[in-house]
Amino acid sequence: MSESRIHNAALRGKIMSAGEAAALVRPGDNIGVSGFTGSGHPKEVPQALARRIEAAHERGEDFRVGIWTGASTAPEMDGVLFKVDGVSFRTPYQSDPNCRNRINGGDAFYVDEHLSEVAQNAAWGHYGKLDVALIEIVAILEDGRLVPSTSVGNNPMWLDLAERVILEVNTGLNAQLEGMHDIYSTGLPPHRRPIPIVKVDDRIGEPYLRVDPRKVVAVVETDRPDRDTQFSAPDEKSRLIAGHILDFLQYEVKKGRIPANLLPLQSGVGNVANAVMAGLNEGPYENLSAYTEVLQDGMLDMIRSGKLAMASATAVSLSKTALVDFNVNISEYRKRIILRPQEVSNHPEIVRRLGIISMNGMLEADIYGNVNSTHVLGSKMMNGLGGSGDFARNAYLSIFMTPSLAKNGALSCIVPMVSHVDHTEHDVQVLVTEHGLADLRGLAPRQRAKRVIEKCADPRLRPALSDYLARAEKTANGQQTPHLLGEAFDWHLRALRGEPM
Ligand code: 0RQ
Repeated sequence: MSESRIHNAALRGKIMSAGEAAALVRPGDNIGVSGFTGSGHPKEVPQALARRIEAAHERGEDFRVGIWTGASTAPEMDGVLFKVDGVSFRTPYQSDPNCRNRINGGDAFYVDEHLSEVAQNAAWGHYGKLDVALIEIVAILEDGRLVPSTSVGNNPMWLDLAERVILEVNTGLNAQLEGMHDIYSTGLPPHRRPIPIVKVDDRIGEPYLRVDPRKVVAVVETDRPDRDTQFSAPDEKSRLIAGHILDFLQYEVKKGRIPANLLPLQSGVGNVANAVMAGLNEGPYENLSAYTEVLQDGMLDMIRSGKLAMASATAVSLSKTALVDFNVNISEYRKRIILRPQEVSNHPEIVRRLGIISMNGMLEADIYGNVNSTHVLGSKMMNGLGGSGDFARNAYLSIFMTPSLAKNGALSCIVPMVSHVDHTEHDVQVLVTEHGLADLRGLAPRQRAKRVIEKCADPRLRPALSDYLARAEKTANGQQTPHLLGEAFDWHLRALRGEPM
């Protein structure tokens, strides 16, 4: 299998087992790892490294590493390393249960950053020095250029910054991914280059990653698949949320505020996001486009049906069934999908220029429209900010959505004051729950509060929220954003005590 995918003679000489490659990692190293939402992560070396770390811990030795990724990975990456308590520092977005438990258990520090900013923060040294880049690719060309895998993420920066490079060549992934990528570097201030993307389908770079071959210390082969990102059929609430968004977009088209083929779409991950895509796929649209970070099953369906003409992302994260179709029809998909570094896929410059419609999930919103995407009851990390902030602040339309209640009705997702703020009221234009959609554009805080309560809150909780607002307005005597600070978190406190809303 090595003959067919590793065409560079010097790098062929560096082929070794995952165990041998893992032995080149030192305790305390920072490792820049490929991977974005379960795709394009290394499959072999992290497992070998986890075994090595576990053995070191059994001998009473201290062995932990720092892990910098693109976004979330999979059980055979974050999962195994966090399980053996092998990680002292992690950035950015994660969603693995072992990783989450270590972060919330105080075993690992987690820096939750805007995905577009991670590469430049690393270049400026904010996370320390990058010792190792561990990158999955699908092939090495004769001249040493690398064919990227199913995600690009921060790989160009990791390859650039790292002192040593370990490559995992995955022969299980389709070699015809070659040509789907568009790698472009902005450079750093004060000489940063503009990103000349003016249409979703603009290609501005080259389809390959580059690495200084002298830095490559190991090449490991694998044929393991990406994570199977499963989707259940949209539930009733997801369908209702999607319905409100679709009606709203249709109304905006009728008003002439957006074109008939909408504006480029960004969609977060998860079932609600897929329900919206399913709705758009059945709607009266043609020639849609997406400028997003992750391309999931819903968007693939839309490309297949011809509704989605072009999609730009940094990763393709698919279910097993969708992956079969993707592989069979990859030469067609390559005409409709461009994978870019996350610095570019999530760049504020492009999000603002293209005028994106951004749709993301949230944990809770407050009556004024501040949004918490990350912290359960103010303290416990769920996944992370991901790219939601990159898009929400700069989008033409920023939409946040959630069911109105969580945990079987024990928690309201519309509260007087959010327990953590990821997106301020200034970045949130539309809130949606299964009960309705609150268009907050052009409204002042007290007007926003009335609309959020009336459109989005669970009907049984509306009187309590309205009462809070009325008493706050009276006490604050007409201030800009009335609050009763003594009771703003009462809803969270009741939930913490296990009391009903
Ligand atoms: O927890 O499974 O333990 O019960 O949060 O909630 O309703 O299944 O929603 O899967 O769409 O995720 C914000 C987490 C929503 C996601 C979040 C609990 C709830 C459940 C999940 P359980 P749902 P979703 C693109 C953009 C930030 C990153 C982002 C997210 C779990 O959308 O991570 O947008 N967003 N990136 O029970 C306490 C509340 C809660 C709550 C829900 N108010 N309080 N717990 N839950 N509401 C992707 C990338 O950037 C890579």
